[in-house]
Amino acid sequence: MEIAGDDSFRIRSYRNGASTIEGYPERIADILANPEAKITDVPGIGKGLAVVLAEIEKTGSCERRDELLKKFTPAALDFLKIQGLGPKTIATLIEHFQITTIDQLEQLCKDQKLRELPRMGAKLEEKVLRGIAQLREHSGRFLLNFADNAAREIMEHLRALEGLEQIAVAGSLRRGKETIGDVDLLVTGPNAVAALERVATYPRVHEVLGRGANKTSVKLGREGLQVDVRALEHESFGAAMQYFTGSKEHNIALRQRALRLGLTLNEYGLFRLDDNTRVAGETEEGVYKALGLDWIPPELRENQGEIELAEAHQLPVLVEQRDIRGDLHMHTTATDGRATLEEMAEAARALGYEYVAITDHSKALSMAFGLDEKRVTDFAGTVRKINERGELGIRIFSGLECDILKDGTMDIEWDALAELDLVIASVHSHMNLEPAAMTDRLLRTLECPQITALGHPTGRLLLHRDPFPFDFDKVVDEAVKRGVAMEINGSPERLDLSATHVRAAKAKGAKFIVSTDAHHPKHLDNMRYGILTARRGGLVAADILNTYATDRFAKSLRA
Ligand code: DGT
Ligand code: CA
Ligand code: CA
Ligand code: ZN
Repeated sequence: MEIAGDDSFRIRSYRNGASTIEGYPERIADILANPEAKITDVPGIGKGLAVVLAEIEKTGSCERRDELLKKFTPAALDFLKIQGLGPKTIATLIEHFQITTIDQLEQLCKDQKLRELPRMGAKLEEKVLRGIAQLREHSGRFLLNFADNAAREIMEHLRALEGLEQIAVAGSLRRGKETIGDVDLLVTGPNAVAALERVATYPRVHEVLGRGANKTSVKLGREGLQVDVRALEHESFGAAMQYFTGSKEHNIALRQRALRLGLTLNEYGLFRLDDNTRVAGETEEGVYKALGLDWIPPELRENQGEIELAEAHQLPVLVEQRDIRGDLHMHTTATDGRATLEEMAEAARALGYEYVAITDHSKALSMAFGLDEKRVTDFAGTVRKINERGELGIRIFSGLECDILKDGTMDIEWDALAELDLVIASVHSHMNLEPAAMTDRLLRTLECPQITALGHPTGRLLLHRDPFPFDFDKVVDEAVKRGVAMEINGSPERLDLSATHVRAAKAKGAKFIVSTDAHHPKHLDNMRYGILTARRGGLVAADILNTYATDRFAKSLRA
């Protein structure tokens, strides 16, 4: 619809409707089938969409969609995935060149044909080529939560089998990498080989890619995530876990170390070079120990100094999820969240948290019905009353995810911000500034004394949008000087800061918050991914403000 130039109001209503349906607890088909229920009672579904939904339920499609598919090939949607190419430009290109594939578009750019069209030039051609290269890099990789959920479901499917001892995750998923190429599972036990059959019967398997003596590879669903399942001998489990967890770089360094010690390391075990005696292999700890190393947490296995630390018994005691005492970034129905403050608080209490901060959007996000000064002040008062009455069984901190305006100033007056317990300052617009301008913008933001943390500080969306460029070191130095924490946003689409940035910021003395940016109670579980990222960045509990007990945390806010 965007490419076809449909009415923007209509596009937005489809978008909102789709996102409501995605998160809605009931099935839309059930509501439509129920004569007692009205589909227009679902928030975000108006009369227009109600008609469309009924049509889709009845015919599997709708008129507008069929028309669009006649006009454009489904591949036209791929053009929208190219960073820096908007729907209007896409429409022009399709109309003028009749292109239907990304390869054709790439050729046009290489042949410098785009510049023949008005308002298009060499710069756009370069940008599109870069966008296509990025898209190819991203394709075939999956978000961490997508792979994680698939792995859990398959392991559940395998668990129904008798005679398995271990079913374990290895590979990049075990290392908690931000995106996953394929899922690696290892299975041991007297019946391990039967697991190689059983995995092919998992309902979401789309295609069996290969079946060997001790390995099956399958592809899941339309998305095509690959899962490798390997069956192993009990005595090799540790060595296989070590080998298939990787990373490749870590493994190479480890194997060289083994050779220096007169040993050889492979997926079956650690053996002496001279007479082939097995030295270790049943457990991972045993393998590392025999190499003169402490066991290394998977998240650190990237050959970035962890082997040296393990040798010197100086590995950090990485933060764990149970160290977290509260979630500090979440939205409610006051803006674009799907649950009320009470529901979010109850979900957080059920997770065992001592406190939560509610941080709805500020008014610059008008589409999300962001808070203005008056609503901010009222909200702070409401939270004070809730805490006095103590009725929710969990301490609430009044917060705000305050927009950073184009010039770096805050979207909300400082006086109003001062009423709140905590402020997360985030960029949601004007992300294409020159690096120097973006740096100045963030430095100016840090001048506001009410800010607790910079939210999703680099603005990246994994597999979708790169971080906006700015002088990261300079901004972190200033944040450290002013006592502003950096957020590790645990939303699996973001994981922002990245582990690399976390490491760099920690080296500069930064403090962090790890939070979920939840828009629904179930999103609070994304803390898991934030913690994996923190661990990959080498953080210990003391680096993270929301590991503090309530009083200490509250005091840190006032300071
Ligand atoms: P991914 O799947 O791209 O997200 O990343 P990984 O790390 O899961 O890579 P994958 O699935 O190709 O292989 C799993 C592990 O197996 C990898 O982390 C280390 C080990 N591995 C694979 N190929 C090699 C290799 O050529 N040499 C060594 N030393 N290890 C390897
Ligand atoms: Ca893998
Ligand atoms: Ca693999
Ligand atoms: Zn945000």
